[in-house]
Amino acid sequence: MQLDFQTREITVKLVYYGPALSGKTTNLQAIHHLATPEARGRLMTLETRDDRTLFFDLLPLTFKQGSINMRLKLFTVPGQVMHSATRRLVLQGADGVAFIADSQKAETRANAAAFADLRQNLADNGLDLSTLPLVIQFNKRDLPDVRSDAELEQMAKLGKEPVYKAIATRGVGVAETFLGLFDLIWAKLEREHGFAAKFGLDGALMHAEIARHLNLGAYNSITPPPESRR
Ligand SMILES: Nc1nc2c(ncn2[C@@H]2O[C@H](COP(=O)(O)OP(=O)(O)OP(=O)(O)O)[C@@H](O)[C@H]2O)c(=O)[nH]1
Ligand SMILES: [Mg+2]
Repeated sequence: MQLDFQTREITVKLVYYGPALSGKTTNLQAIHHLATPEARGRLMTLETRDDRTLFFDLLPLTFKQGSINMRLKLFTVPGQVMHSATRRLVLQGADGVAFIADSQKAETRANAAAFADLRQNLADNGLDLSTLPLVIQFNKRDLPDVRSDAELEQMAKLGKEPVYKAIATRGVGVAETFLGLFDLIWAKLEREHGFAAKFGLDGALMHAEIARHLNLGAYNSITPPPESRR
């Protein structure tokens, strides 16, 4: 987190982590598509031809409350196993992580390996999974042979992290995941820095502001999903 008192700007870093092809880049594309023009910055993606992130993607979002600007920088890591050093670099200074898992049963081991890799890369950055705001998204719910809803519910019950279901290509569950992570980050910043008193900020108001700018619930039959606009 960065505080700039002169410009009255708070900058927070969110990292989308997970195995290769789980839909991290697609989550950012969907948020970019959902966000109002005032809130969204330019989406920067660095990809190879086959859709795979080589370095990272970055989407900056800005939300206002009174005279305070809240800047949220969303990064993705490249999921392919060989890019571990890049993932470690992107994780530096992260305020929170959205772990994007692939719901397909065949990807269960890849999810677990990516989670172990997250734990290691966090430790290498002096960050700790037990104190870092973390949400988990099970993406690709539209595909056959995915882990069941009951299984995910059980997992959510056993773990402390919020679990979201998503179809990122249709923008389903994407804003919810993002807002869930924002809430956890906000609660931690509030605990550690006393935001409310210091800046006269209200987390519930900021949450509502973000929800409004992401048109939460705006996807419907007349709104084209992001893949058709690529
Ligand atoms: N069916 C389906 N396909 C999806 C969904 N989300 C993403 N995809 C597809 O999965 C492929 C990989 O998505 P990306 O967002 O590029 O995956 P990534 O996690 O960024 O991959 P890396 O950059 O290699 O780590 C693309 O072809 C997406 O269109 C989903 O919810 N359902
Ligand atoms: Mg990617």
